[in-house]
Order: sequence, then C-alpha cells, then structure tokens
Amino acid sequence: MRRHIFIGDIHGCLDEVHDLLAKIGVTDSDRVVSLGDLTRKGPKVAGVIDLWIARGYDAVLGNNDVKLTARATLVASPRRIKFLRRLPLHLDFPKLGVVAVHGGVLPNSRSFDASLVPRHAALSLRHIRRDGSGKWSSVPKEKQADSDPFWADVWDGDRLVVYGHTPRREPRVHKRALGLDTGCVYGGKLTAAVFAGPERWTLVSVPARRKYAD
Ligand SMILES: [Mn+2]
Repeated sequence: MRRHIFIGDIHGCLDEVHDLLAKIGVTDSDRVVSLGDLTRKGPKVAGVIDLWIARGYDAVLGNNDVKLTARATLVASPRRIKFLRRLPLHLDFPKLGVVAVHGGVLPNSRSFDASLVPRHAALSLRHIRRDGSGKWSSVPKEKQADSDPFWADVWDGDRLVVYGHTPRREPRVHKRALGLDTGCVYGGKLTAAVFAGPERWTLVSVPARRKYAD
C-alpha cells in the first residue's frame, strides 16, 4: 500500500513543509494530504499552493482557505484561486480506514458518511452538545460551556479521523482521531501522521524556523 502522509495546518510555512517532507523521506509514490489551512497568516502562501499544484498533492478545505478565496487578495493568480475553490470538505480513504477533515466530524453514527461532516463541521468544528432530538451539533465559541465535549473525545466510529484546526503544543491522540495542528505559524511545529497501512501510523514533527504570527 502507498504511504499516506497527512499534514496539519501549514499557513504558508513552506520552509517547514520542505523540512518535514525531507525528514519523512517523501517519494513520488507517497500520497501527501494537507488537513486544510494551507493559507493565510504565514510567510509563503503562494509557494505552498504552487507546490501542491506542481506535485499533485491533495488537501481538504480549511476555514482560512475560505477566507482567502472570498477576498482573493495576495495570491490572486487564477490557478491558485481555482485550486483552493476546488478543495473538498473531507477526503475518505476507506481502504486505509481514515477520513481527513480540517475541523471535525459530528459523532452521530458509528459508520462514517458525508452527513457527519456538514460544511460548518468540516471547516471549524470544536465543541459539541446534544440537541432536543439527542443528536450532537456544534456549539458556537461564544456559547461554549464546560460541559460541552470536544468532538474527537466522543467520536468512536469506523474511521480514524485525522484533523487540524485546533492548535496545540503537541499532537493529540484520541481513541479514533489524531489532531495534527501543532501551531507551526505561531512558532510551534509542523506535524504529519505517516500511514504505512491501516492502524499503522507514526507521528513526525519539525520545529518552526521562527514565529510568524501571534
Ligand atoms: Mn483552521
């Protein structure tokens, strides 16, 4: 099986992408997938998009990528905007047993399907609460209470979900999810989960070369 390499939030940190791929020893037969937020905040956004286009790498859409395409500013080359606009909200890898998404998955069923990743969840899910019918739905940041769990602490489904969006000092290993945003653009590190096959993964990180944003 091809190796699959899932990378947390990059935010234009092109030098660290090269550091990470060199450390992993990436080859042309590897499948490389960004977990969203390739863009904004960091130093080399256009370079990151161009690398993804040139090498045919995959990505899911992040909330910051949406903001960028809405404004169509600094990277305003038509092919870069087109690339971002075509990114899917999630990518399912059934043979690997993995789903890639930027925000998260609503844990309303153990068997994964696209209804568990409505747009708002795919882009920015964090905390969840049961609604009147007993279904989990997302809680807006300003309404969040201590009793609202983080979605990945509830999810126990038939896919291992790899996600970004929520920056932490270290990658987070949940029962059936891996949180890979380790805040590179904030001076943390860039992290990848490298899958050699189902359930066979290792985490690889490289430090940020500097702090690019607060
Ligand atoms: Mn994000």
